[in-house]
Amino acid sequence: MSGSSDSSGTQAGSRWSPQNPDSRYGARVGLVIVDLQNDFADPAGSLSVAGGADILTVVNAEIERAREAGAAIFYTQDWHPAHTPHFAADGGIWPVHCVQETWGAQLHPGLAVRGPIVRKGANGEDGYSGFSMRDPAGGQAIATRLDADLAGAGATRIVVCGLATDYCVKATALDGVRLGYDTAVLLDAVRAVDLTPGDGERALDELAAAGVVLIGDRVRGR
Ligand code: VGL
Ligand code: ZN
Repeated sequence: MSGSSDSSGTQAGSRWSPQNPDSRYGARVGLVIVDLQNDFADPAGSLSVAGGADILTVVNAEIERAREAGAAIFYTQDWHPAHTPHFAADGGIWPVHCVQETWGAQLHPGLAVRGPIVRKGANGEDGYSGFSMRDPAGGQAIATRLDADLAGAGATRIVVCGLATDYCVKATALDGVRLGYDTAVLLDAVRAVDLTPGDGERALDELAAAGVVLIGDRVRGR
């Protein structure tokens, strides 16, 4: 009964062991790198996340590991117009960030880009998840390409990392679970905004409660 393997010929039977780096990736796995953009990752960014650039080395190593194992690799990119209800100036809560075609919206130059980029918010939509956005007028959810693209790549499992733990990483991982993916988050490769101290910790609690596998040690600020 045991010993079955999937078409990738590697780790994946019915059980997935994402804690183990050697069995984390395979043909049925998608690595999703969330919003590793200058405005979040660079200390000079308008919504700079403490330690944001520190995760680049780990993220790039994961990208390489995923690539070697035949996993699909996707990047999300916050891609706001100059005015959106997401920004404080227009009724939201955030400073202006990741405005289309600006430096702040670019993926960090230290990030290895080895797969497609899924943009979100381009038409003024609000929200945080890489999978879905909220229509700026009606508030209804609108899907991004991510779910269809992951499914098209054969992924049934996702590993999520990037910025920020308490917003876009959290929302993306929770949507991943809702959409039926086995979902894991790499704690060494995320950082929190922590608008209120402890937000990152609470986000991880929420993720664990939803069934997300937390990979690595829980350290404050992640
Ligand atoms: C994010 C706040 C506003 C994120 C995006 O990527 O976590 N946070 N927009
Ligand atoms: Zn945003």
